[in-house]
Amino acid sequence: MDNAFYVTTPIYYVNASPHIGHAYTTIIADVMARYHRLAGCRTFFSTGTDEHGDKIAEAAQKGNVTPQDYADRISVQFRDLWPKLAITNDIFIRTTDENHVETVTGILRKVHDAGDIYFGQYEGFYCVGCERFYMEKELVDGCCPDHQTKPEYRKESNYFFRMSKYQDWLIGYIKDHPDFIRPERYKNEVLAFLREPLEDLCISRPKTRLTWGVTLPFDENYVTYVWFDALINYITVLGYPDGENFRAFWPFAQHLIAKDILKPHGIYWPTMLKAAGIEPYRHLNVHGYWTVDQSKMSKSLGNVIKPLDLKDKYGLDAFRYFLLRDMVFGLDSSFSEEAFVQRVNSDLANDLGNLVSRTMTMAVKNSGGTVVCGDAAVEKDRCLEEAATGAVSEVANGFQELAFHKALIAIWELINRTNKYIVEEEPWNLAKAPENKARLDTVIYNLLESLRIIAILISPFMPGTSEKIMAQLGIADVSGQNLESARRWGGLHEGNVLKRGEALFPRVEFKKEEKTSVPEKKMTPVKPEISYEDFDKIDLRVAEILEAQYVPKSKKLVKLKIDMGQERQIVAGIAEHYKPEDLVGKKVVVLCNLKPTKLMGVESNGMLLATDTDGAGLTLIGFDRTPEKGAKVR
Ligand code: ME8
Repeated sequence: MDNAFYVTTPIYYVNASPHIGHAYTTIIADVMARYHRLAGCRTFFSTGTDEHGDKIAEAAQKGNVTPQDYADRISVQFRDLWPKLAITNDIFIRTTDENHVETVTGILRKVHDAGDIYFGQYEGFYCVGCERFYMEKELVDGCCPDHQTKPEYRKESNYFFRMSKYQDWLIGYIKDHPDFIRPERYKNEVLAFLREPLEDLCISRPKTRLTWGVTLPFDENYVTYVWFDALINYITVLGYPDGENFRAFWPFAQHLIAKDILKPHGIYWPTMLKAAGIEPYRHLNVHGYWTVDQSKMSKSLGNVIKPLDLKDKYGLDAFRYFLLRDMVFGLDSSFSEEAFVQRVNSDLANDLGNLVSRTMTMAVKNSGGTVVCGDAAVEKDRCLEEAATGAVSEVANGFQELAFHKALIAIWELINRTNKYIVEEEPWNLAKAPENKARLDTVIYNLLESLRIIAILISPFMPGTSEKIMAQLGIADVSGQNLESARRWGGLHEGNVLKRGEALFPRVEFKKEEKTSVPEKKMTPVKPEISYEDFDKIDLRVAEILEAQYVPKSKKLVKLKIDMGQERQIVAGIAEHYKPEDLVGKKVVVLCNLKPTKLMGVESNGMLLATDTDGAGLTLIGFDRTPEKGAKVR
């Protein structure tokens, strides 16, 4: 492990209040930062809010307040939330901070002086939601592929960053540094994007249209495009260019984001850094999306999960544990309160909670309340010791691979091994015969020592629970309880005063009617009646998917080769719901006499049938028996 570590979260837009998605990224960053501190690594962790641009200006206008007032009001919600989730960020940046505006101005000047910013004409379709221009071929049915809204047509003179100049360099850099963007699927997504010619990036907005932004240092009639401004936050917080923190931490920078903002981080940012003469960041770590009971979270569906609601209901550490245990980093996950409650009861109340409470009861009863070291270890004790050292290494591997769920599984294996040790050693029987006292002391010492190591390993994930276990073990000063000491069995001192505590995780009951967020089910209105003849015009057939691949530059579209007795190509908007490799071999229903069309420039001859029960979460229509390819569907 390096001796320095710098982790960042995205700076969140101030147009919406924090939800479970923001909490997830920030908690992972916190877990990573805490783990690196535990390993004795010098660590810097930054988060903050992104406050300029069209989106914020529009939201402020709707709320009838100034953009600054609006940004102040929402930014504070993020700032105040983080301590409540035990987030240990070193800095909270706002893009309206004076030092950030100075850094952005400095970078713009540098890149402009180097000749990489030029003035030009631009016309195109602009989506305010994405804060970017779209080419016509990128639109789906004339709408933004992400927001499904019609973009505005804009014709403007603007400043452009010569991003295209750095395309070959970026491809080479990504290929030479295979873990620059991870997990691999996101690296491949960026490389796929870079297979097409890269356009220059429009980095200004005329003040006639938008004044809420950083004024360009070389033309006061323009403000800076929000992404060019926001990405620079990652070096502002380190005091770029002269700050000691910049020298110490930038070479170790790791950005954490979700897949929604892969392109600005995977393409704009490295090319901006290159143009400004700054080394690229070390890693871009990209995670998937939380949905709720299989549906996309949205205000209109009323299913937005607020982190504090869950924290208040089930406790902070249970919330942090669940988020990291239930999502595989890089993949999407569907949040279900029922699954959350199950985890609290099985992993936390049963496995960990019971282990701590049984061990402490036996230990206090046996020794009158202090730690006693006991006899020399026997084979069975060494097995437990090996399980503990093994867990420390497995946790390290989990962090290395960003497989936080695997790190937790490794800790839970140690918890379960320790519970098994109790069953095997039967301390209650040893306690019955005075001649077994030394053995009993050894068994109890081993249990307590295992608890100490468990408490160290869970501390990045569940800091409060770790502290409670340490307090029960009589460890008042936890500063020495680090990864190094977790690797050395026997670190618990004789004579420590044990203190039994309350149950760590009381069992909870899941009540459907008290669910934190219940999406309103809205029935889509039934369409007007049609005649049998009308229906007969619809030709539905069974088809098998032979090949599937993402349509470049589209988040939603997958290109499919299907066999319905004859082969044909269809483009379907299911990329967010199915991975191409999972589609191959599926038997599906195809509307095959739909007029051919082009989606993002790719020809589509038909339509797949799927259900979208609650406004998101598509499920393909399938069969309970295997039908013939080409069979008519009636
Ligand atoms: O994009 N699941 O801000 P933003 C998981 N200001 N993570 C989620 C999520 C979900 N459903 N929803 C949001 C911006 N996130 C820009 C960033 S950085 C220089 C500028 C998390 O408020 C995730 O980290 O839209 C995602 O990338 C981020 O919030 C987007 O936050």
